[in-house]
Amino acid sequence: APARNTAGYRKAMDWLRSGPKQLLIGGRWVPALSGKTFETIDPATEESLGHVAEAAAADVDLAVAAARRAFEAPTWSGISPHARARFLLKIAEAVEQNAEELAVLEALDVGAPLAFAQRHVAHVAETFRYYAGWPTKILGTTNPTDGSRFIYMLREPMGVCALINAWNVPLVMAATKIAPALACGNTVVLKPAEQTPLTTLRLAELIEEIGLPSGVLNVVPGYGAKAGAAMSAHPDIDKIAFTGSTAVGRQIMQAAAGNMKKVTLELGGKSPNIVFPDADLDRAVETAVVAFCRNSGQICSAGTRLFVHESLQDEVTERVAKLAATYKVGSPFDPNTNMGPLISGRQMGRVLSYMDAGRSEGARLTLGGARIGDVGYFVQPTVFASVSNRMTIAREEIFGPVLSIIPFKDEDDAVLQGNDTEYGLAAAVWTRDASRAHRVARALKAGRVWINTYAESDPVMSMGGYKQSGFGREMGAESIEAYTQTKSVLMRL
Ligand code: TXE
Repeated sequence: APARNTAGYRKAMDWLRSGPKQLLIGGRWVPALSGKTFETIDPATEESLGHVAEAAAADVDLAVAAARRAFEAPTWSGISPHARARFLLKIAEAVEQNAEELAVLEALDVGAPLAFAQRHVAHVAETFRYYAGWPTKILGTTNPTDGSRFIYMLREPMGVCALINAWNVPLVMAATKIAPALACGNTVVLKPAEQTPLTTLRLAELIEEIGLPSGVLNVVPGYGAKAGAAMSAHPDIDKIAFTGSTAVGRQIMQAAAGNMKKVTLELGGKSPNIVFPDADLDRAVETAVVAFCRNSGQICSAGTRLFVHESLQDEVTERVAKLAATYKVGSPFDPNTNMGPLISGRQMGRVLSYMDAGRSEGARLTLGGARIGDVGYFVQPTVFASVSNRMTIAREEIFGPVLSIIPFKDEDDAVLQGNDTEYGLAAAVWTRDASRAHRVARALKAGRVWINTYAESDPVMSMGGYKQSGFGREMGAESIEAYTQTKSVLMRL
């Protein structure tokens, strides 16, 4: 494919071939204390992309100690907000200068189409630039009181932050957490998911090169049950930010209770995408397909429940299925590819079993429903119609390209069914009636609502969960609150 013929691709290959990747602890790249490594796999070819040092509890201890020292050191805690801003701007520049290589590594490790990975790298640079604006604008308050006292409030960093990420959009997640954490003056111990450690490690190298003080950013790739569990239970970590499954989010919350870590959790979703009869149907159909197929459906805010007015169900089902059928599933490096593979054999097994559940519970399969080929974890875009919101495929997060089309009677019914889920991450409403659009946006219980679009994102805009999609918000000004704590000071004059 022509996309393999670029300087970025060659740089990515050189980096991969330069040997096993190590842990970043206290400004040094080191092997795991156990000497163990794990393999990361290209999900499109099932071939090895290389070996990565596998952190366990003892390595996490070292990383936390390094992060604590860096947090207390004047080289970080004593520098001006302007200096912190400059670091973030330099990171944004470094990301842009190495954008091609980062996009290739992301496409290889995740299996995401290269163009998708390229857009994400641009978003990552924008995220660092956005948060570079914050250090100089994180304000305290002076509080009203009488003339005998002076009361003010300082906004201070949390301290050492553990960041644990999932595998579906690893580079975006790394930026979403690192940028505000550093903007607020924290130090970081970051664990990428075991399936996709590569771009996080390459980003960490770039961040080291710009001269961030040693120990401010530490990276400990490894498995959740070992490194991840050690981080969530660690007595010297002040805050934990996690993106992943609701089940693991629950475990992290319990482990974090030990030393009262501040916790933010970004978990699963089953987001409703609601189309009213007065919508711009062309755009609604086109976007509905993107909403469930983007990144092979492995997006926490994927639009997996398409609610369509009953008068439109047949027409919309036919159009969505027809368009999704044209999606080219294949190599991330083929410029015509719309959809790459799923992340792993395990994930593919999960997704195929949900396709079976849809069939056996009586939903009408109108497209897909099977694996493609026998090398690489490719599955077909899959559309079920006449789905009831009670069926397993409408209730559980599938994390694959599987759409449930569900009919509704009227606005109240759409909102009722849309909200009838244990999740609450995102939602969308399509209508030309502005009053209805805002009424429904207000009624939907989700951390993010789109009107006449889906999945658009901007660093100024927060995301996060209602209900079991988690709590706390990421991105926007709300991340600044998530990575700071306040101190009130009262002086008797
Ligand atoms: O996630 P896990 P998995 C959902 C999605 C997917 C399912 C399973 O439905 O099909 O979860 O994916 C680390 N202590 N989402 O099993 O296990 C792990 O190493 C501390 C939605 O891959 O939650 C990785 O870094 N950490 C989600 C991270 O948690 C632990 C994105 C996520 O892995 C740990 C991903 C433990 N005990 C999956 N166990 C979203 N919100 O977008 C694991 N980890």
